[in-house]
Amino acid sequence: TQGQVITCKAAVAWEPNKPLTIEDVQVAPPQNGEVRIKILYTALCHTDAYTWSGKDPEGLFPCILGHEAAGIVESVGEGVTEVQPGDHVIPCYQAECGECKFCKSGKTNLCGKVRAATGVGVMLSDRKSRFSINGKPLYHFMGTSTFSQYTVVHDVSVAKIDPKAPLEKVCLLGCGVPTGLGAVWNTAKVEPGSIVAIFDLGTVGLAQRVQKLLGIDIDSKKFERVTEFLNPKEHDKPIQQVIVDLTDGGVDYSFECIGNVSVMRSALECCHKGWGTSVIVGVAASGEEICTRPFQLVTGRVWKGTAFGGFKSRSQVPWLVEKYMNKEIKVDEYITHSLALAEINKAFDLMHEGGCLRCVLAM
Ligand code: NAD
Ligand code: AHE
Ligand code: ZN
Ligand code: ZN
Repeated sequence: TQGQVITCKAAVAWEPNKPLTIEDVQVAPPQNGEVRIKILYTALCHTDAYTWSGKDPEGLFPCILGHEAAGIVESVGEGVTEVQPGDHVIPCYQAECGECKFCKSGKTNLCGKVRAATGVGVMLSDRKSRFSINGKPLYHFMGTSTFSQYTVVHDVSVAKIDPKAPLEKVCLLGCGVPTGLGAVWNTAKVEPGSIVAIFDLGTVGLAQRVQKLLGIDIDSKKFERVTEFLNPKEHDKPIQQVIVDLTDGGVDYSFECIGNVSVMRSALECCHKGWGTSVIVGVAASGEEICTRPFQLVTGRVWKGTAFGGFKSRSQVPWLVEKYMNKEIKVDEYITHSLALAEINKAFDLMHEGGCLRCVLAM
């Protein structure tokens, strides 16, 4: 198939909120610096639902969503040296080129090499899409577009992993689990013994395994997974006040993993005066803004954010896969449902119904 167009099945988002349809899609061969991957498993992350909803300012339609997946390299374009056909890989929406200002800064996991192109749904070399239906182009999404049996990504966006790793499980290491773990390990650097509040017990929230954890969610089905929890719906007082009262002045760290700006405010304001740090993980809708009294920061609270948990994708995803293989991190626990690609709309319904963490689709 090298150098040939592949026709395969993909779930196409034609316009916001309109059910995805499974289509025969043409996937062009990888160009210079690109890799074509046969996707075997993809999970759904809340960010896919967010962009599909039309609330993402970078959302473009029609497109192929999906960014938490695993597969096998089918072919590579010119100049690709790091992977070859047959390699097991995880596509990475956060690239790592190793050479740009960001990569060399030692201060961030963000990479600037392909971000401008991936933000507008095209490939860097010719600013075109590799996906089409009968000649009509479809936009890429997050540089990954994994809701397709074949996808084309930039070589700086591919992590080569241990071929022994079960792809139906480690696909989760493409987004949700590393984001939760990294928010704790890399962004907040939570010390043992800290009191931590996690706003929501979805996958990203639950992945933040810490000792003293207070879970806050409105889906009571999720409470069985943690020892201490609060449901804001069961309190008259603002939830930050309930937490401050419960914890002798507030928590050491808090994490917002919902994308709700009023919850982000609660998460900051439930932090302890003088040192409490709140990390924003959730992705908020276009036009939303955060606010609080500046006095909250003047008196020592810190507001931060994280993308992919601060992990450098190509160098650290393989390491996370090894940690999973050595049973040092959990992944299986977050998979509550498994379906086929054709059932993708049902998978989105499950995400919104409660009780669901990750649904993995077999391609
Ligand atoms: P999820 O659907 O698995 O979980 C969301 C949870 O939020 C659910 O348990 C739901 O019951 C709960 N919830 C909703 N509204 C609430 C409220 N007002 N108060 C308390 N709980 C509430 O989602 P996910 O896939 O874990 O993603 C979580 C968020 O993180 C999303 O906004 C997603 O876009 C974002 N995200 C960010 C990054 C990043 O790199 N920054 C990575 C992955 C996901
Ligand atoms: N397109 C949105 C922003 C979306 C966003 O913040 N994405 C996160 C990853 S979410 C994964 O589930 C991220 O890593 N952002 C950094 C980046 O480079 O996009 C908007 O608001 O424009
Ligand atoms: Zn995600
Ligand atoms: Zn870079």
